[in-house]
Amino acid sequence: MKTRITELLGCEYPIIQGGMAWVAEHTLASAVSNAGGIGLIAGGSAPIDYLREQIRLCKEKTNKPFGVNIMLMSPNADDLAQLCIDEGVKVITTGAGNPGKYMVAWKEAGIKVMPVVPSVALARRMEKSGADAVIAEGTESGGHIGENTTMCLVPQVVDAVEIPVIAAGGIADGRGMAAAFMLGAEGVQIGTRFLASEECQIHPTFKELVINAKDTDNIVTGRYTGHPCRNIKTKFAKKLATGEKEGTLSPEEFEQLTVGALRRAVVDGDVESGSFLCGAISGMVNDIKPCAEIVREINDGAEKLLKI
Ligand code: TUI
Repeated sequence: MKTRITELLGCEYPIIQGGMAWVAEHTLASAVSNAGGIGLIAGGSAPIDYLREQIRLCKEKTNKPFGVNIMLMSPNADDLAQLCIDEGVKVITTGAGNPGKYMVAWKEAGIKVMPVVPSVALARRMEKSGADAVIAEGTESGGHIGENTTMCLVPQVVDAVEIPVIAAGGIADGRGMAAAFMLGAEGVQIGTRFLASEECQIHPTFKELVINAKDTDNIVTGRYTGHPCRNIKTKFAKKLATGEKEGTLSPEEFEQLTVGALRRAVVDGDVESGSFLCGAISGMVNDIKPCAEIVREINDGAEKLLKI
């Protein structure tokens, strides 16, 4: 499937792996890139040395293009932004903020920049500041989310900007990709489906939770802190949600409980105090497969439906 996104990024399929903090490391990213999509390494809140090493390891595992996600709430965002320039990263996606202050330097370095946007207003601003594409991410996504749904957000962003739009949130198979294309998207970003991939390095307990999740097994917590996050509905997530709803946890106490919670989920598989960030589509993800199979099935499924 050829679109302005495959042309822009020099990849075979317009399928971008989500830049999931703590999850998206070089093994996953290189597997997705080798499969013909675009793999991403997540900067998250990592130190600069970690990201440098991951970029170098990824280059050893693939000659195909791959990218880095800069999580803009990270205290290290400035350093990670510069590191991408220094290491010759070709593609950057951003999340959880406005990357405006980095755009000139990234564009001067020849980097393709694709900010994640939860609204039409930010999509317009990003186009004006030189973004090559935007990723319109609906509230179905895992992790830190906006309010609008993929179905509503994507066509509105498509109408508002000239640059290509990548749809994200709730897409995990060919049907979802075809639907996104019918809304005007020219690529998809997929996170949750890749959690249940062979190459994904998360704790086995995390993968089990994803493949066993039903449609109703995810929950959004932390709206009152200003950082709403979609998670798998574990006992811990339910405790946070109840504390938030009933006022028995102050926003400060909530933040305290969730410091380091993503690491505890991804690295330790700790269901007692870990936050298993995951999209609303997890109910449809029922098996663990190699990334190459996932990418091919999604793309071929979409092509068939779109009769390309
Ligand atoms: O960034 C994500 N998903 C994430 S980041 C993350 S790590 C984290 N840890 C603690 C607190 C918060 C995050 C886990 N999941 N997705 C992309 C995304 N970006 N979703 C929403 C946004 C967003 C929100 C506001 C992008 C821009 C924005 O703009 C604000 C502004 O300045 O205009």
